[in-house]
Amino acid sequence: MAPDFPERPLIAVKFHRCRFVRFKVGACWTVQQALDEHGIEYENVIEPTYPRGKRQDVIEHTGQHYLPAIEFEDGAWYREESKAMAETIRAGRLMEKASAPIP
Ligand SMILES: N[C@@H](CCC(=O)N[C@@H](CS)C(=O)NCC(=O)O)C(=O)O
Repeated sequence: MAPDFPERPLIAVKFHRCRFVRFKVGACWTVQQALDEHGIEYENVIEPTYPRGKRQDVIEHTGQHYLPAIEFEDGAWYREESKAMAETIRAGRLMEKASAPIP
């Protein structure tokens, strides 16, 4: 169940997304909407459109090239299908994804 108050991140969040910030469609918009609704502040990181191989940071940390992806200050990254990401955010569970894996 979603909490009654917006989720306030304890650590900073970077939102790696496509460049179509103004278009209210697509996977990045789906997740952005959930972040905004939930009052989560984030820094937009616009990833290159083509070639996809240029998204080196995304590929390195998520193992694939699709967007969006969320990077936490502690070094953890979170990427799932956008609908699942939006559900996680709306459930108030985003910060559970923030614990960086033990190297
Ligand atoms: N089914 C995926 C689609 C993700 C997706 O297509 N994201 C777009 C950005 S909104 C993207 O990465 N486009 C560039 C590409 O296809 O390489 C999801 O919902 O997360």
